[in-house]
Amino acid sequence: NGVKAPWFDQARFGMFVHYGLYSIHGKGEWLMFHEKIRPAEYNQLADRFTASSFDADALVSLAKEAGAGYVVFGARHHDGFCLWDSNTTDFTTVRTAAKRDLIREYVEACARAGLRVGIYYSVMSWQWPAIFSGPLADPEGWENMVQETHAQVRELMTDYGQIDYLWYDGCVVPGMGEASIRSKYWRSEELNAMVRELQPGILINDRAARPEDVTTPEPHLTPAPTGRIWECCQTIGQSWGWRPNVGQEKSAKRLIQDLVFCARFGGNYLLNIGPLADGSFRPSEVERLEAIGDWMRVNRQS
Ligand code: FUL
Repeated sequence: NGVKAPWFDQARFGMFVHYGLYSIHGKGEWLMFHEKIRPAEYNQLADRFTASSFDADALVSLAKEAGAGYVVFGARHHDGFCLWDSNTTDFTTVRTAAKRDLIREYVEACARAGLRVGIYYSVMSWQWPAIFSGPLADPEGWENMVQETHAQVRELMTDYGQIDYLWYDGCVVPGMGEASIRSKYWRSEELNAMVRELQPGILINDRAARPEDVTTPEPHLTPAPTGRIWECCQTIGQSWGWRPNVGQEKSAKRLIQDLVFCARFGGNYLLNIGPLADGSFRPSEVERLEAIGDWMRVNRQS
């Protein structure tokens, strides 16, 4: 465990960030899907997403002060909105209202703070009708979607210096649950071979339908089989993207217990925050991260 990337084993604690167009409505990151909003309508949110208070240094310092050794920041969630300067689409923070490459800002802030860089990337995107109809009904649409995913991962692995951790998610094929089949339709093996060529030291999680390096159980805290590097991810409130959650947030005590549980069984704990639409943080989340930081300063064993 951890032989491959000692930094991951030493960290024990990381901060996850879900931030995007869905942060505007405060109904969680599955908004587009749950409310069946078509891309033409949903994508208009990009005109309002200015990220005016987004400060990557503040984000990274929040993580560092809480005792996290790394951050995992979402470059694209299932809605397909890209928070970096992608050449594959205009649906990016650079070509819409924010006019900024948030991934570049994030990566540079991590370098300044000495934190490891993780990128969350959703393999699927609801922008493509093929993700609902499937590869058999729409082979051409499916192929275009897969090509976009491969091209975007290539950009992220090429244009931003060293990336320490690639956190895939959403490697879905409608009606086909088996990992070997999903991996085939997304060409995950080829995708990961490319990633490892571009980023030789990278850790890759298990959510592109192949085991790779890190097992990521969710939502329960479940230690992985011996020999596997593992990490549990959790939210503070009820969803990953911002939602008010009044009175439903886990207490700092509970979060620290969960962190200790993971560490006790040799795993990492990845705790999520969901910033508000302008990029600022919720006081209730900041308070909890500060409490974890206080605890870490006293109790962490180096
Ligand atoms: C899940 C996603 O569907 C959630 O929105 C969130 O990103 C979580 C970390 O992974 O699979």
